[in-house]
Amino acid sequence: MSESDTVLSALADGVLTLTLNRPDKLNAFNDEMHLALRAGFERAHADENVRAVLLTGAGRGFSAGQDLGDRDPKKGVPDLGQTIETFYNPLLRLIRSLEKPVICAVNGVAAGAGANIAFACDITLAARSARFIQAFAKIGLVPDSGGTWSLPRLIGEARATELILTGRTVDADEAERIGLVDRRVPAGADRKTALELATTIAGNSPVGVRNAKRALRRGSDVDLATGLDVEDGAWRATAFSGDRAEGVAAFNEKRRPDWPGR
Ligand code: T3D
Repeated sequence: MSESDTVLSALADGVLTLTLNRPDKLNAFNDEMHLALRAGFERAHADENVRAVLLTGAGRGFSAGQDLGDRDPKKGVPDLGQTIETFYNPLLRLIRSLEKPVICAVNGVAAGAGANIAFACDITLAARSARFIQAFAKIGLVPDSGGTWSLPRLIGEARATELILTGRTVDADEAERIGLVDRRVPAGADRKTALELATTIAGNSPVGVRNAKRALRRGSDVDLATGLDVEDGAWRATAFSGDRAEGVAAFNEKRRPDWPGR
């Protein structure tokens, strides 16, 4: 399988869909898939035609995390600290720093790094068949891909601790109930629902979306006074933009806006 085959990429209506594509391995990450996914997110950063990203998996899984076949101690294990810095952390930084929204449709099992990559996305939908597993303690590891950062923020420290230390499976209903995902969607509708969501956002003002995401990211970890400053900065950067002028004009002229995107 070539590098590009391990992640399918398609751009339509401003939405770049990236599909993890190693279904026989439940889309476990090998080096090729890492590089292909990184290339997909680098394109999302650089290509102004991309206004939102949809991340999902082919087959019955979203991703089972690291390909453990490549970590067989009998075959010789690479420097694992190095693989985190070479692959997982750069990917997480790319996802979190993207100024366009990333919607994740978790179509099946999401284990280890596979789960934590899903939690790094802006909006995460879970199909009825989704399962989330902090698999690390079961194989003698601690979470990576930002799990110790994202889980307490999503579900609180006590629940995060329980999931990480037990490695138990969380199904889609529980994931929705405790706030691990934004919502559960009916069987077979995860990709369709995620695409509708992504297309809706991609049709909104790129400047508004970008600055709202920036304010949310920077504002969520600071006190109110700082948060208001952050929001004010985002507001000013948007209020004097061409998008704002076009948005108001389009409303008054009863037509769809044609966003300049600046
Ligand atoms: O090493 C580093 O660089 C450090 C970074 C680590 C990051 C991490 O992600 S660590 C966590 C790694 N992932 C896991 O520990 C999960 C391992 N997989 C499982 O526990 C189970 O497969 C699942 C709970 C995910 C799914 O169970 P189930 O019963 O639905 O499916 P299955 O039968 O176990 O798996 C189906 C196939 O996928 C099977 O192959 P086969 O027998 O049909 O040829 C299985 O071996 C393969 N598969 C599943 N997970 C992985 C995998 N192959 C390689 N790597 C995997 N992670």
